[in-house]
Amino acid sequence: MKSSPQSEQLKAMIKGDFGRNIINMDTVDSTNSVAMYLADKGAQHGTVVLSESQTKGKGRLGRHWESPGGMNIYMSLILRPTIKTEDATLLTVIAAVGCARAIIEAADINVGIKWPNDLMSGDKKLGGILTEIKSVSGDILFSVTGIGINVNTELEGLPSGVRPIATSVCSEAIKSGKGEAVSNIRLLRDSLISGALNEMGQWYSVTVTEGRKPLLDEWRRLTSTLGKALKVKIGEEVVTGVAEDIDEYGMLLLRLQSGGLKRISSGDVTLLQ
Ligand code: BT5
Repeated sequence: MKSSPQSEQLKAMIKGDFGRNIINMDTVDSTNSVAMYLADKGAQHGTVVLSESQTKGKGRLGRHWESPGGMNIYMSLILRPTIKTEDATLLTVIAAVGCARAIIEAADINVGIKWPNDLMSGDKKLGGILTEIKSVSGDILFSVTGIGINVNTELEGLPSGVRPIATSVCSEAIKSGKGEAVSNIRLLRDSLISGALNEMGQWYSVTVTEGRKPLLDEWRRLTSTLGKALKVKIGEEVVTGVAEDIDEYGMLLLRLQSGGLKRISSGDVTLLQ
């Protein structure tokens, strides 16, 4: 584990509590693993672990997150939220909304949230979110929300299984004639990190003070999943239907061909059309 100096530019761009303390690393196994360890040792609400690369980046269900160096984002936010375990999905919703808004603001590209945790541009994956929690008797002691964003990933360098489904902020901006917006790559990375943390801080406070409706409405505005015909793999079970909505916990409500409504807490979604 090697640490890097904190960027003064980035520090100046952080407006709220999320990211006030950033632990900046050169390389780690997984920023989520480091953050879980630090949270267990008492790290404060809002602390962020940020790395230039990861050797064992984690996806959901033991999957791997490809994490090459070169100005991409691998960061994990430690929170001590006063919510119940059944509300933990809202932390992923906050991250998805915050990151999507930050990417649109910094690079002006097309971004859609694919339920439950993907940041997409068209049908390609730009980034992913992994929330882990430690809870005691139904209450969350702390949570770690990990965010991976391909900012400048050389897609040719990714394994052949991932290459066709992945994209990056820079390649999408260049493809849509917005190369100017991404020409200063360090500034772009700092804008994306600070933008995502500032947005997440704001959506977190709105959710705490006003309830979950504004957040869920913003998610509905930014998602590319609702109204689509989907196949959802839930463990060994596969169901198909039309994505009708998400409920107040962030669960997917899928209208089945039989007419019934299935509530899904997590799964792998494939668009059918
Ligand atoms: C995710 O999992 O999408 C969550 C990824 C979270 C990564 C961050 S990085 C910072 C923090 N520290 C960590 O250790 N993790 C978090 P999932 O929905 O399971 O998607 C994983 C799948 O995405 C893989 O099986 C590949 O198919 C694909 N994939 C892997 N690396 C990718 C990449 N760099 N870009 C696009 N797709 C990728």
